[in-house]
Amino acid sequence: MADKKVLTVDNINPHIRDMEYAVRGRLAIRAEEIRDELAQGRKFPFNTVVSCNIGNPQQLNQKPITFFRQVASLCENPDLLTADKEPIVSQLYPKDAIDRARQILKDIGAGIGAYSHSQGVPALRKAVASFIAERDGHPADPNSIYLTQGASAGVQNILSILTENEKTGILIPIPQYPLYSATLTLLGATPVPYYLDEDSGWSLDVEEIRKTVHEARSKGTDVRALVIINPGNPTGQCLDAQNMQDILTFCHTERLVLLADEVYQTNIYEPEQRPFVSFKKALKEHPERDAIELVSFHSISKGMIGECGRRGGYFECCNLDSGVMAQLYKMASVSLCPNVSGQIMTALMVTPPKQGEPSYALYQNEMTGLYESLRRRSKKLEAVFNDMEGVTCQPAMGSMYLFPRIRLPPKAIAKAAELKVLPDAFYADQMLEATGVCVVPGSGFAQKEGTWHFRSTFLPPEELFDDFCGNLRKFHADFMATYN
Ligand code: DCS
Repeated sequence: MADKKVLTVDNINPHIRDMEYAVRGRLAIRAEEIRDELAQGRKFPFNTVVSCNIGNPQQLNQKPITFFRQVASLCENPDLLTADKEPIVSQLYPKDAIDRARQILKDIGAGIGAYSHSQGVPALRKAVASFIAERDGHPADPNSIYLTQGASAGVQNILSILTENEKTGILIPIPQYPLYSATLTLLGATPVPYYLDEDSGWSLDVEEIRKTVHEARSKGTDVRALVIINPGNPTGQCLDAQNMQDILTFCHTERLVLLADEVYQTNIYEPEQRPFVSFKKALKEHPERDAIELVSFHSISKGMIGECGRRGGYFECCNLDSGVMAQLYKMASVSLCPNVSGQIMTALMVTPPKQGEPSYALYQNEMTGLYESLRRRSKKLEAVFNDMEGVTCQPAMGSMYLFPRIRLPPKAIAKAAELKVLPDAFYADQMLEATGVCVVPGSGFAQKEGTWHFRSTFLPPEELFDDFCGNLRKFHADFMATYN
């Protein structure tokens, strides 16, 4: 008995044991192993592993936005801002980057090595509020904004405060980004899945959700919030303004808090046909603008910025009860504060260089270049998928992913059963071993029963994109030839 550990997998928090997160699951772990084996000289049919399982742009060589890093680096090393260094530093950094860093350090006061206000530095929250006001044409209150370590931390906090007990039900889309299902498992709350309709471009039918709510309530689930990911992950759809009004009315009549995950709000690829509208703006245009409870999330990880590793973002609360707001503040204060570097990047995201400032042209160039390239890559990969035998793929109106549906031959399904893996996981395993491309099987996001998908980012660098597409085409043709 002496060598038996006190803590074992059998006696840990069972919610953690049950939690699943496929974006960094078994396949991603195997991809890392292959990466190590390649480095040690082992031969594979490819030279590099391409991580298309995760929306992590800088891992796939996307360059950071110059101005943001200039300001961030000066904030990290305020020694560079002393008068004696000015002659050197002014040659290395544009004046607006220097001025901005000075201003941010002044706003922060104690410097970035000190804990800040638990909600985030007030001046940086004010910058976020101004951004929201300008984006939506309606004011925002800095005291209703929390700066967070990525949107993930905000979502976890809000789901946590929403969970009264195991009967608490939260509506999550299927397919969904597994942060939601995983967090609800951890909290012991009840996920209430509602389905997006693939054939109509992953659209959301309010009447279908209403049926789901009534059914769950009739079985004793206390459904109290609706999660909407817009633009969608993994599905890439973008909601239209009328649909959003209907969703708000639905939340009001069914008494639901609306959680709007808007981390892909600048990854919009059909801006004329389907521009991004924030739920905050939609709320302000709704007759029940002062009643409907809304929390919306944003992040520095996505867009053209892709500063995933810095962990920054925010959420804004509208119409929440003041007592709940006080409890939310208490929760944030237990973690002391979000990391200050992430707060700085969040503030930079919302206040980029303006026209007339020295860094404006370069900033615009970098952002537009990245945006156009992402858009081209999304269209190219979509066409490649739609050209494959048995594959259909809805366009990405937004986000960083495509989620093609694959119709697998019976022989492939039988082989997967023999190996005791799901058919889409088998397909993704084979793809990784043949091409080095790591994707996520659709089962990691949940999908309509009997359908199989996978999710791939379109983030591989443009100069390698044709090779990447060619490898996928060849793999799929070989796979179908083997199992047909
Ligand atoms: N919400 C959605 C819809 C996301 O896709 C992600 C990250 C997050 C929240 C959390 O992001 P941050 O915590 O970094 O702000 N997307 C994951 C994904 O599917 N691939 O990469 C990470």
